[in-house]
Order: sequence, then structure tokens, then C-alpha cells
Amino acid sequence: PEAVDERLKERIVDGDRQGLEADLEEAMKDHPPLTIINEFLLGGMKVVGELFGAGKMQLPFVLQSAETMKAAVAYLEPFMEKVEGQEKGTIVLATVKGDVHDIGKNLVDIILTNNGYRVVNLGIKQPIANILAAAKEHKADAIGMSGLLVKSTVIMRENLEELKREGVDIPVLLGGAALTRKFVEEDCIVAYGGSRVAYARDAFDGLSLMDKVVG
Ligand code: B1M
Repeated sequence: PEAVDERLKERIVDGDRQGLEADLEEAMKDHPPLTIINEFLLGGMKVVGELFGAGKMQLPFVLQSAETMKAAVAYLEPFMEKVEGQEKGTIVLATVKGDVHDIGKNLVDIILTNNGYRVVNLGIKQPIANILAAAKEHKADAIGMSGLLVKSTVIMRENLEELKREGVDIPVLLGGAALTRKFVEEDCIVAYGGSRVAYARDAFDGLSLMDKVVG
């Protein structure tokens, strides 16, 4: 296609990294990096999810798309605006046990880091014991759990029960495509406690919740 936004979207769908940087450079002439990510690149990932869900795309190709997405985000990251100044607080961030999806979690990391938070990003498939240990070690102001599988939402609720058993009182942010606000506000709050668990729809929602919790 002629237009660079369509080209970038297609690159994600096709997992095509050949010439990706030139397209990103071109897009940056007219758009800030975050618009490129949220509108063009994530638009492509949405299509990938639909094709995969409909059985029209096989897993290895989904992986290629994910790798292309990651390469694009890594390229854009240095060009993003950063808030300078004092650190606002620390969050321990992880994708929960059994779940490998990390593109969303890593975007949350970038947005929080660029906005003055220290993010301890533990990576994927993290059991609650690791999350808890890191939260203690780093004296975290919040814990963030991400997960995209329906199974992961159950793990999140179990994790909250475990935190409660351990007497932990740190605010927890939950995010990921399989979660709903209703599940978080009904099931998860019961598991952990009213004001200390919140649902983040996207990375910016995560940021404003952090600002509320820590600020
Ligand atoms: Co998988 N996968 N996948 N996958 N994958 C989904 C999630 C799925 C919905 C696809 C589908 O069927 N349509 C489906 C889940 C179905 C379900 O549970 N009901 C699915 C499946 C089934 C699987 C496997 C089981 C497939 C298999 O092996 N047969 C397998 C799971 C392996 C495992 O985890 N154990 C699998 C594997 C993979 C890949 C490895 C190929 C790859 C991931 C690569 C990677 O992440 N490194 C992959 C991908 C890419 C997807 C889709 C297509 C795209 C996910 C993505 O990156 N989206 C996905 C389809 C979909 O989500 N609809 C799908 C972009 C990303 C920015 O969005 O992560 O939602 P998201 O993050 C958002 C918000 O949710 C929020 O902010 C972000 C930015 O706005 N957010 C937070 C997320 N975490 C947050 C935390 C916060 C705050 C906000 O605070 C703590």
C-alpha cells in the first residue's frame, strides 16, 4: 500500500521485518512513536489475533508477527518522550505462571518507565513466589500482573489469594486481553481487598492507576 500506516499494519500481519525501519522512520515524520504503536502496529496485532482465533493463521506465523511487533517497539522506544526527575515509585511487573504473552506487559513497562517509575520486569511465566520475593526485595509500591489466556485470569485470582494469605498489602494492577473489569472488580477484589486491586485496560490506564496509588 501507498500509505505508511497501512504498510506498517501489513508488516505486523505478515511478520515482515525486511525494510521495517525505513517505514518506521517515514511514519515518525508525521506521527509520534506512541501513535505508531497504538494505532498502526497494534491494529495489525488485532488482525493477527482475529485470523489466529478463526483458524486462518498458524502459530509460527503469529510468532513472526509478535517478533516484528517487538522489533518495531524496540526501534521506536528511544524516540519516546521521557519525563525527567525524581522516581515516583517502584512496580514489580510480570506475566503470570503458564503464560508467555509479553508484548502488552513490555509496553506497560515502557510507558511506566518513561513516566518516572522504576519497573522491575520479571518476564514471563512467573510464579507468585517470584513476584512476591521481588516485591519484598525491591520494596515495591505496587505489583503488576499481566496475562492473556483465560487460564491466566484464574491464576491471577489465586495469586491474590496467596498474597492475602502472606499478609501482603501492596496495591495490585491487573491487565491483559482475557480480563474484564467485572471479573477484577467482583472476583479479584473478593480475593484480595477492595481498594488494593485495580483493572488496567491498557498501558495508559496502568499509568494513571499507578499515579493514583503512589502519587
Ligand atoms: Co497467543 N493467544 N497463544 N500467542 N496470542 C491469544 C491471547 C489468543 C486470544 C488468540 C486467539 O485465540 N484469538 C488465545 C487465548 C485464548 C484464550 O485463552 N481463551 C491465544 C492462545 C490460545 C495461545 C496459545 C495457547 C496457542 C497454542 O500454543 N496453541 C499459546 C499460549 C502459550 C502460553 O502462554 N502458554 C500462544 C502463543 C502465542 C505466541 C507465542 C505465538 C504469541 C506471543 C508472543 C509474545 O507475547 N512474546 C501470541 C500472540 C502474539 C497472541 C495474540 C495474537 C496477540 C497478543 C498481543 O501481543 N497483543 C493474542 C490475540 C489477542 O490478544 N486477542 C493471542 C498486543 C498486546 C499489546 O496486547 O497483551 O492485550 P495485550 O496488552 C494490552 C492490554 O491488555 C494491556 O495493555 C496492553 C496495551 O494496551 N495490558 C496491561 C496487558 N497487560 C497489562 C498489565 C497491566 C496493565 C495493562 O498492569 C499490570
